[in-house]
Amino acid sequence: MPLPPFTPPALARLAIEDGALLHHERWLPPEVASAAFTELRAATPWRAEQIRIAGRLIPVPRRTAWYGDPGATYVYSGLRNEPLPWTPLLTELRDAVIAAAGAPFNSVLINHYRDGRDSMGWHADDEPELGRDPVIASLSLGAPRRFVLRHATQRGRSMAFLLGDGALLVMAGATQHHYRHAVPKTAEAGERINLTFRQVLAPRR
Ligand SMILES: O=C(O)CCC(=O)C(=O)O
Ligand SMILES: [Mn+2]
Repeated sequence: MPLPPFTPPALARLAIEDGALLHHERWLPPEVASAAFTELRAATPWRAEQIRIAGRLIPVPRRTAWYGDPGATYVYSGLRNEPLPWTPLLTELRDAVIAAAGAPFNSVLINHYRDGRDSMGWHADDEPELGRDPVIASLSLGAPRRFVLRHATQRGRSMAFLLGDGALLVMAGATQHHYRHAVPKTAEAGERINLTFRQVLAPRR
């Protein structure tokens, strides 16, 4: 089903040390966010991944899917992700996010957090195939979750966002060099889907 028509608002630029953030709390209108959530939840071929940590296979605490241009292969935590082809819905969201962020994206990682036990540990999106200063655009749908950014050496530069339905947060510049980010576990949380649009530069073989 096509999304209702929408004209997204401009993002606010947040001045942070050692990086750059662009943000809008309600970038997608509620009816668009809700239509996208419903379709993605039902139609995405979700994967329950396992990652190897210190020789042990650990289930990833969320469900995932990877879409992109042919060849936009992405490897993280030892998992190799061949992209699924763009759907009409993801193409529409991608093009709107490209216009808002002013940067190209050839792939998207989709995460489904079923409840507060699903989470994402501390990491930076600094895989070599994303290049030197990657622009990562994160679109949130569904229940709000706390998203935290921690400066690698200066604790005072840490910050948190409550990313709710339709929020867009773009991390750019040197952000991935100097900050780590996470979606911590929490006692009470509803279902959430997050899409991180990325530009894979040099596909790994
Ligand atoms: O769910 C989020 O808000 C963050 C997801 C994330 O950091 C990632 O996919 O790399
Ligand atoms: Mn990330």
